[in-house]
This record gives sequence, C-alpha cells and structure tokens, in this order.
Amino acid sequence: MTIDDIMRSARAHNEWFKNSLPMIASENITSPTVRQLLASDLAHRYAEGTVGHRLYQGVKYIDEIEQQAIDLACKLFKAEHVNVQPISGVNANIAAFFALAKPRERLMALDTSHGGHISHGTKSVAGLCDLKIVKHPFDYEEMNIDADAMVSTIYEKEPKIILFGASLFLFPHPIAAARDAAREVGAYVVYDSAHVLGLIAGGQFQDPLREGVDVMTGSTHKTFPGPQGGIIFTTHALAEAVDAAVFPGTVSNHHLHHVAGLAVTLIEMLQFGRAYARQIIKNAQTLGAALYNEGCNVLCPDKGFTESHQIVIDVGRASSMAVALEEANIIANKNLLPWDDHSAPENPSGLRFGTQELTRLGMKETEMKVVAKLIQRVLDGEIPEKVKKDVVDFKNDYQEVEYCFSHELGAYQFPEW
Ligand code: DSN
Repeated sequence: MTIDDIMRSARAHNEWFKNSLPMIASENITSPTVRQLLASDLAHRYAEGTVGHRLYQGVKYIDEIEQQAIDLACKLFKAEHVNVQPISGVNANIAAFFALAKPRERLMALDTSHGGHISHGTKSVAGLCDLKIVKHPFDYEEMNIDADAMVSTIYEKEPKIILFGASLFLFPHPIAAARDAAREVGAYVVYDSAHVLGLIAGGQFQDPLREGVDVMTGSTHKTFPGPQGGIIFTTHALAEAVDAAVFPGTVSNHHLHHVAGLAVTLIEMLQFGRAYARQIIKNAQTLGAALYNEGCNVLCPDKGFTESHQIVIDVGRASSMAVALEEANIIANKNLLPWDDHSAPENPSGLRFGTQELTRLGMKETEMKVVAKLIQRVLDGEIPEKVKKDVVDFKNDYQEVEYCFSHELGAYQFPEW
C-alpha cells in the first residue's frame, strides 16, 4: 500500500458519493466552512480539561472556540448546561450512564430489534457499565413505545435510568408519560437524540428538554449536519456529575477541530435550522407516500409514514436489496424489524432510508418523487447498472451544500486535492 493507493481510494470514494444518493439515516454532509476547519491545526492539539481549566498550554484560542460552541448550543437548544467534548454519540451515552447509574442498577431502553441503538444494550455501553436491561414495551402497529405498559413497567422494575431515543425512529417517544412514574421511583430520564438532534434544533420534532428529561445525549452528524462527534445537554443540578463523567471519566482529549466545526454548524442551524428540519420531514413523508403509491410496503401508512427523517420499508429480503440499491448508487441500509427473527440479524426484512443528506443538497418534494421511482425500479428487479445511469444524471444537479453561508466548495470537492 502506498500513499498514492490511499489517495486513489479516497478520490474514488468522493467521486462515487458525488454520483450517488446517500440515504443512510445516520449520516450527513458538512458545510464548506466546517470542512476547512476539519483540516486546520486544531486537529493536532490537546486541550484536556474545561475552558479556563486546562492541563496544557497553547489553548487560548481553543478556549474561545469551545466557549462559543457551549454558548451557541445553550442558545439553540435552550439548555441549562452543555458539554461538547464527547467524541461520539456512544461516548456521550457512556458518560451519561456513568454519571447517573451504579453497576447492576437498571436501564430501561428499547431493544435493538425495536429500533434501540446498540449502545443501549448489554453488548455495548449498558454492558460496559454493568447495567441490567429492562425493555420498553413496544407497540408494533404504532412503531412506538407502548406508553401505558411502559408506566406499569417503570413501577414494577424501578429502573435507575429510563432511556428514550432510537436508531429506527419514526415517531416522537412518550417522555411526558414517563415523567411522574420516573420521579416516584427515583429514576433519571435520559433521551438519546442522536438521530433527531437536527430536527429538535429546528423545532420540528419533540422537545425533550422541555418535556422533562434530565439528560439529553446526541451525535452531531446525523440530522444535525455537523462534524462527527457527541454532545450532552443537562440541568445545572447534574452538570458537575456529567462533566466529570466526560473528563476525566471517559474522554482524555476531545477533538478540537470538531468542536470548531460544531460551533459553525450551530450558527448555521440558528439561521437555517427551522427551514432545514421542516424540509427533511416533508421530504421523508413525500418519499414514503411516493414509494407506497408505487406499491412498496412502507411502514405506518395510516400515520403518514413518519414524523422524522426516516422511512422504513418491509421488503422481505433486505440484504440483497440493499446490495442491489448500492449497485445503482443508492446508498441505504438493511434494518432489523420487530417481527424479524432476532437470531439472524444479518438477514432482516427492512430497508431504512433517511432524507437529511439529500435535503442538505437542495432536494425537495419533487425530487423525492424521482428518488422514489429510482428506488422502486431497483426493488422491482431492473438491472441496477441501468438505474445507476439515471441516478448519476439526476444527482449531477445536486452538488452544493445548502442551509449554510458559504458555497465556494462543491459538496464532494477538496481544494487541496
Ligand atoms: N448505527 C448508527 C445508525 O445508523 O443508526 C447509529 O450510530
């Protein structure tokens, strides 16, 4: 392997995505300004500690940037306290669980087969913290937590943390229904906003901090279109415990170039977040309806398919379909559905699509109908290579990042390359 080989692969990747429809629901694309910051000297530095209380010298500008990011996040999310140091959403969850629960206490969370993230289960963060899992009761028809059964389970099992949020996340979760029971059993309410942080920022999904959560964790690169990273929001009362669980608890050095990129994305979202989030959801609902009208088994037709950035189709053989879509340059993922055989997660029946990145590239309802047709042709068995030609032609008109201030760089272009 030479440097040229690596550069060739990276260029090939950029070229592929330039000509593709990226629809993985957990991804997004950053603005040109953020991409410049990601390549800045900030990427090389250490700033262990908190603003004004660092262990190393050389951080006077880093302190300015991190304080700006904190202030902007507090303003955008109307939060009492924010920590911008977790380097991923999983890291944010580790810190939150570490701060709030002791080993062998109970975490009430969604099962992965019901859409829960892997870090909500014993194979990952919950296991690492030695937490005992209590599953949220799940309503297959509603594709949501069964609120009444949840309240009974809270009284019966007395979890220490009641966790909301998911990776397969179509509708807002019943936070308010859990609040009184949580108080009575002494549980903390935590919301993992990783997927929907950008929708919350734009005021278009539920508002967990107003609905009564104690802690909201998130990742900064899904519907929130920033650099990859994590974030934690909490109350003044829990601030010290959460900050200590981040540093020195679970992070040594945070990623300073990402913090700068996050600050810029927060400014972008203060300006454009409402319009962006609204369009993401409109696009998801339009895509769901268009696919449904084409004959696809899109989940939850009676509920308008979705209130988030995601739609899910039950296709039966999702693994081969996801590969066929990829051959047509439509990038999506197979997804376990509640009624699938959980012992064979590699052969699920669902396909999950997110509209947040195509929306960021300027697509609206008209374009979603075209995208639905392209997806449907592949699902109907047309040769992917044939569909790919039309995908490439169509994508050619969507090469700039919208909902931001600068357009000097194309979405897939790097100036130094
Ligand atoms: N696994 C990611 C997703 O696609 O939902 C979240 O980390």
